[in-house]
Amino acid sequence: MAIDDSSDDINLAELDDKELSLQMQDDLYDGLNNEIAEGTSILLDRGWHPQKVLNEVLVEGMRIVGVDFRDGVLFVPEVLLSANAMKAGMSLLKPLLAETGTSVIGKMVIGTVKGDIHDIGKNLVSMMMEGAGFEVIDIGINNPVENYLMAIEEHKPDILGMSALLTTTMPYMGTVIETLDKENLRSETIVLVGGAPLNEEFGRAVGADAYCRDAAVTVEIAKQLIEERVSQHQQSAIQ
Ligand code: B1M
Repeated sequence: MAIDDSSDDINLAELDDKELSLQMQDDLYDGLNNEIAEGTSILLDRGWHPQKVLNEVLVEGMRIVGVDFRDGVLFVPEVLLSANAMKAGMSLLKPLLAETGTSVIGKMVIGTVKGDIHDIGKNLVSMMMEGAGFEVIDIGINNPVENYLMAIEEHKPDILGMSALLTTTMPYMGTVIETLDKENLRSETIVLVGGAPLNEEFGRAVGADAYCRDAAVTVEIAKQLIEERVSQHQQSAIQ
């Protein structure tokens, strides 16, 4: 980890936007929660849209962490610190992104699949969906099929969202979808899947309604599929 002791001496508020963004990416890399929270607040006070802080500073910072994790420069404990710092920033952005005043347009249960504990992407999807007016029930990480079934029974969502970040855990999405089929729950639930190693072909192969590349795309697809469903129901009510 590139420990930058000098960040103790840096007054974040004195940096211009570009310097602050880069400094925050360094601080994310070094897992400095307080600095990420402070930097996020400064950018918001300067009038940055929360979405811009998220995409241009925090998500970009995690992308850099991911590259060094892949290349063996960073290891699990360090990446965990970065992930926690990311969450410190996200917790400030969450209420702002969710503040749309729109009425609930649909309900989604979302969780990371069994064997997988990555949750940053899933949390982002939850935040963006809430911001777009969806009610989101987040069932967390490492979910066996039983958890999805219980959540569907309890909450009766329009959408089931599944996240997987590992090539070894993504096939489990197929297991969940097959079980929904067997339990006769598949046709009444829109299934969306996402996560870095997935693609459209995989989404089709496991029988999902759609693969979602990122949180913004998830919102678009969810809205579109809900609209299609409503008009189908209206059509069948007329006939
Ligand atoms: Co992990 N990890 N990790 N890790 N980790 C990856 C995924 C990896 C690609 C790193 C690498 O080698 N470059 C690699 C997977 C390789 C592979 O399978 N091919 C990997 C590995 C190998 C591992 C371990 C096995 C390491 C080990 O122990 N030796 C281990 C596995 C643990 C487990 O799950 N059982 C492990 C552990 C960890 C940490 C715990 C240290 C930490 C997770 C902390 C946490 O999440 N709370 C971690 C992290 C942080 C990463 C990287 C660096 C970053 C992931 C992330 O948060 N990205 C990651 C490298 C990378 O992806 N670049 C890596 C930012 C996030 C915003 O993006 O999650 O892609 P993402 O989400 C996006 C979209 O994918 C999409 O929208 C999101 C927002 O736009 N999306 C959805 C995601 N889920 C969706 C669900 C939807 C819709 C869209 O539902 C509808």
